[in-house]
Amino acid sequence: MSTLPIPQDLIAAQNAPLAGPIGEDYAALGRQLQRRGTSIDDIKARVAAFSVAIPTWGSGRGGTRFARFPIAGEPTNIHEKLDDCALVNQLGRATPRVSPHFPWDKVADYKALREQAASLGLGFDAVNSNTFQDQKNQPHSYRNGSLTATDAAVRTQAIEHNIECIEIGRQLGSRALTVWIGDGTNFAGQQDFSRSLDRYLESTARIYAALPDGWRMLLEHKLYEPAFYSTVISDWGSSILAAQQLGPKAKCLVDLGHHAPSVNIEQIVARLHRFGKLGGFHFNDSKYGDDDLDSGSINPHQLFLVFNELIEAEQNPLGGFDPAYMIDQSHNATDPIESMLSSAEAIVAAYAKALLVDREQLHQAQEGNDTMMAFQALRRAYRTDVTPILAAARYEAGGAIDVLATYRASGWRARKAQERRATGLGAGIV
Ligand code: RM4
Ligand code: MN
Ligand code: MN
Repeated sequence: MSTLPIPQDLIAAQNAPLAGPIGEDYAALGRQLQRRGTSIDDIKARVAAFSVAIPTWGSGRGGTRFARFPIAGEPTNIHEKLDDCALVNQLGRATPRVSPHFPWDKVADYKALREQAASLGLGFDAVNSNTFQDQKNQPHSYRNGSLTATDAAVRTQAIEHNIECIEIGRQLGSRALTVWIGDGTNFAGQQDFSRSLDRYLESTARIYAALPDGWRMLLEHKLYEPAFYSTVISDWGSSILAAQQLGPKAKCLVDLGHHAPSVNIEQIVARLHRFGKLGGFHFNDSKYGDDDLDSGSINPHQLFLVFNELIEAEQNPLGGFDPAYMIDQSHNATDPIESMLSSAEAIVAAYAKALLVDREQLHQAQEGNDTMMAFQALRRAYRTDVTPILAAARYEAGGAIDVLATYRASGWRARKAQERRATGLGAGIV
């Protein structure tokens, strides 16, 4: 039986005064798109079918390395995190899967957890391992690295943790393991670049060997942090070489915040896809680095350009295109539920705009070296306000036309502040 977090009646009551106006906006936009030869209903159907996973750790307030400022009513465990994620999906209808992180989300009974999620209308996406922190009662420390540590016992512990994550994921119905390691160095000469990569390849091969059929292993690269001189899997080059060596189940995962500020990430998307190695995406936004800010809050145009490449990839699948889309954010200054609602909306909007690109015009202009018209094909799509398409898709799926207003009207956070215990370093990442 489904037990959605808030009454559907409340959503219906909030939608009632908005349904007429949004219908008018939808009709007007439909006429505009018709003139461009595009059916708005087709776009709406694609939008309705699109989804992005949300991270369990995104439901708590994050922090910086200086401080974390909790809010009352934050989730304190995976069960409460699922409730919050379910509410995000109930209102926004674009985030039906959650991505758990272990050991943060460990429980005794995963069958029960899967059932709880299902009753809330949620499934599980990629499972994430954590060998960037030491856990209580763990025999070996990751202070000198995990999968790439020089000490074989440390590597074995990290490998076993990843294999345990696969096992948990199997019970949860997940089909992918995301591996991001914090391994790297802070000083020139600290480690041998080649030998640490050799150890990475050896360790990941042992994890790879434990992948069940139909599973994928997503390798996530990151330029810096927590290591500041070098990281072992620093860029898409290291990532794709490792994925190619590991085998067909290994793919690369692009986190938008894991590159130097001026790197052309949309081009990386195209490159990875060209070699069949684009496995997943972590959406967020940033100004400086791995800021984990809300998707589309700083550079929505980049998000659009990324989706433009993703649509190109989808239309030219080269034998396969099935990336795992996920939000990976840390909400330090907002209510995490509001950030996830607003981020999911920004991501879906970028997707919808990319669908509006006149690909024939774009490709013709590209072939004819008509630079301005190629750019205009993108610009015309980008400046289209797709809000009515998103709102109509949500409304028809039982979601809220105005997700933030409906969330606030639900009084959810204040209620949870009464029910949930106060967090110290609770659910978010610091
Ligand atoms: C890392 C990376 C991983 C995420 C952790 C919490 O920077 O983005 O995907 O699991 O943060
Ligand atoms: Mn990430
Ligand atoms: Mn990150």
